[in-house]
Amino acid sequence: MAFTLPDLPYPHDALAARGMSRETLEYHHDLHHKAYVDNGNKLVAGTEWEGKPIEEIIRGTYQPGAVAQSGIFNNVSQHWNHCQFWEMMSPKGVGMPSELEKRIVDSFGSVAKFKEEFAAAGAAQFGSGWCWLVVDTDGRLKVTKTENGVNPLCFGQTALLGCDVWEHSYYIDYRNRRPAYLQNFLENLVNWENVASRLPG
Ligand code: MN3
Repeated sequence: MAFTLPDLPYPHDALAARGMSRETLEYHHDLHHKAYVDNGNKLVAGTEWEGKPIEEIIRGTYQPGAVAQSGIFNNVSQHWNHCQFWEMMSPKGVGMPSELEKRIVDSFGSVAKFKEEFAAAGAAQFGSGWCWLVVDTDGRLKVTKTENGVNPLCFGQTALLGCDVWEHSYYIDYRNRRPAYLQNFLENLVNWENVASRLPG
């Protein structure tokens, strides 16, 4: 089945009061995400990957250590990344469920420490990419950063939270202040219930 652009789970202006403008979501969702969907469909058509589950395509086309990933990987993984990203934010302040808080405190010492580590990873990603909170293969929670479209699926990890640090995600609202964008994301935009729902049972 072809990839399709999902609607945002909230109106385009729903996050404006929380630090992500309508204009950012119009560019980021309607144009950037749509381009990954359209290019992914074009590139996958007629290949062995056509009709395969998206996670299988991402894991199957990721080339560890490669200087540049293939067009299929880049577009399909960015489609997956953005689908998660929209769901990981909310127009309402959503508190952190206690089960998630306990796991974070167990792994990082405190919620504040975790946020510090996450924001630092996002700020330190050189060029385009993402920072993540993942469940690692040993079951521990961990903060990571990845370049371009690479995501935790490539490493057998479960993505709990991801933040897009490509310039298109913050330049309209924050210009070059990526750390301010990351801080706002953590304090005002994250849907912690969605993050908790991703913990493996
Ligand atoms: Mn993006």
